[in-house]
Amino acid sequence: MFKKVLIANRGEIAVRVIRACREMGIRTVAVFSKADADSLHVRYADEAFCIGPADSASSYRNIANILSAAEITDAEAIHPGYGFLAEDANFAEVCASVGIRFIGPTPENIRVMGDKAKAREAAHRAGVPVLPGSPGPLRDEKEALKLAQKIGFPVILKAAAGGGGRGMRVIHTEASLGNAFHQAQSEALASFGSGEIYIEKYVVDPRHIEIQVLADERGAVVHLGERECSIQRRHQKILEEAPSAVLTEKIRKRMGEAAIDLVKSARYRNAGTVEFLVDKDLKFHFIEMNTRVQVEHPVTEAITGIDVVKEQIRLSAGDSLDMKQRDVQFVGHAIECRINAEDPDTFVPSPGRVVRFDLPGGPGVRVDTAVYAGYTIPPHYDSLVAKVIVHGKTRDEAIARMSRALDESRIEGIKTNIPLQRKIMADPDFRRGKYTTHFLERYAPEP
Ligand code: MV4
Repeated sequence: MFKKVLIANRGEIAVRVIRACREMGIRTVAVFSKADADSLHVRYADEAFCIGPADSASSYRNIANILSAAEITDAEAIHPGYGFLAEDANFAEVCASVGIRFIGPTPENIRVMGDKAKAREAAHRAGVPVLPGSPGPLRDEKEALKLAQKIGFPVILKAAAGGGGRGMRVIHTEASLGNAFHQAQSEALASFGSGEIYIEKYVVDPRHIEIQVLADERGAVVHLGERECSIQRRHQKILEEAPSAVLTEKIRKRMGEAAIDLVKSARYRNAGTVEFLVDKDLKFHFIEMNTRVQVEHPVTEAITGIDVVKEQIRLSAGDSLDMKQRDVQFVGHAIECRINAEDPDTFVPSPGRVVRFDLPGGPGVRVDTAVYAGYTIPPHYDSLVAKVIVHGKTRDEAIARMSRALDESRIEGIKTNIPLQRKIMADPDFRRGKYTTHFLERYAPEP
C-alpha cells in the first residue's frame, strides 16, 4: 500500500480523501491555494503545501506545481477528487510518466469516456442500450438533418467534449435544426476547444439514474447499485438518493448488469459511474460515464457499507477487488442534500464569513464539510459548503431524518439553500418519489 498520498483538491472532498487515508495508515499531503490556508483540509493533512494563488488555473489545476509538491514531499500517489484535474487524461498520463500513481482509471479510460461520442460507441459495442443517434461525431448539418429525420423529433445535439449539460441544444422541428447545429458547434468549440457534436433522440422528462462501479486491474467488476440524481437545476445536482424510488428489482438488476458490461468491454479500471436516462416506462439508455469519485458517492456508501474512496485507493495500489457481486448487499435508504452558499431564491453565490455553523448529528446522519464557524468561504470556487447525508431503514424514515437534520442546522453569516432543501423534503411529489429532471423548476425557475 502507498505510504503517502497527495490530495490534489480542496474543500469537503479533500477532507473526505484525507479521512480515508488516515484510517488506512497512509500519510497525507494537502495542497492549497493562497485563499485556502485556513481550510480544514490543510489542518487535517499531515503536511500541507501552498501551490499558488486563489484562481484555480494557477493552483488546483496547475500540474507543474502539484507535481513539484508531490516530488518534494515524496508522495507516491495523487488523489484528484472531483473537478479540477480529476478527468484530465493528460494529467493522469504525466503522473505515470514521473512515476506517481494517479488514483483513478487509466489515461485511456479517461480519454474514451471524456469523449461522449466515443463513450456512446463503447456502450453500443458492449451491447448496452444507447439512444438512437449518430454512430460518431457529426460531419455536417446535412448529416444531422438526415439522422434527425430517421430518428424523429425531438432530437438533442451535444458536444462530444462536453457533458454535464453544457453545449446542448434540443431541437423540435426540422426548420430549427440548421441554426441549432451551428450554435452547438461554435458553443462546443468556445467552451471545450473542440467543435465536435453528436445527435441523439431527446428523451422528454427523463429521470437521471446512475450506477456506481468498481473494477480491479485484473478485470473483476462489481456494481454498487444506483443513485437517483434527477433533482437538479441547470445540471447542478441538489439532492441525490439511493435506491431510486421508481426502479423495480428487475430493472435495477438489468441496469447494474449493463454498467458491468460496459466496464468489462471498455476495460475500465477503478471507480466510475455509468449514467442512464430512464423514461416514464422505465426504459433506460446510457448517456455518459464519469471517471471520477462523485459528490454524491456517500449515499452509495450508506446503503452498501462500502467505502468508495478506500476502494479507489486500494484498487490504484493494484489490490484485487475483495468482494463479489453477491457480497454487495443493499440496506435501507439514503438521501444527500448539498448545502450550498447561495441565495435560496435567486441562486446567486453567497461567500463570506461564516459566524455560526451548527451541524446536525444523531442516528443515521453524516456531514461532510471543510467549513467551521469563523471560517471565511472564498469567492473563487464552487458554492458547496457541506453535504448532509442521512440513512434510514425506509425512504420515509430517511425523509423524516433529513427533515430533522435540516431543522437542527444553523448556518449564519452566509445565505444557504437549506430553505429550498426543506421545501423539497415537504413536497408531496418528492415524498411519493414521483419526480423527474424537471422537478425543481417549480421552486427554481431557470433564467
Ligand atoms: C439528455 C436529455 C434528454 N435526452 N439526452 C443533461 C446533463 C447531461 N448529463 C445529459 N443531460 C440530458 N441529456 C437525451 N438524449 C436530457 C438531459 C437533461 C437535461 C436536458 C436539458 C435540460 C435539463 C436537463 C436536466 C437533466 C437531464
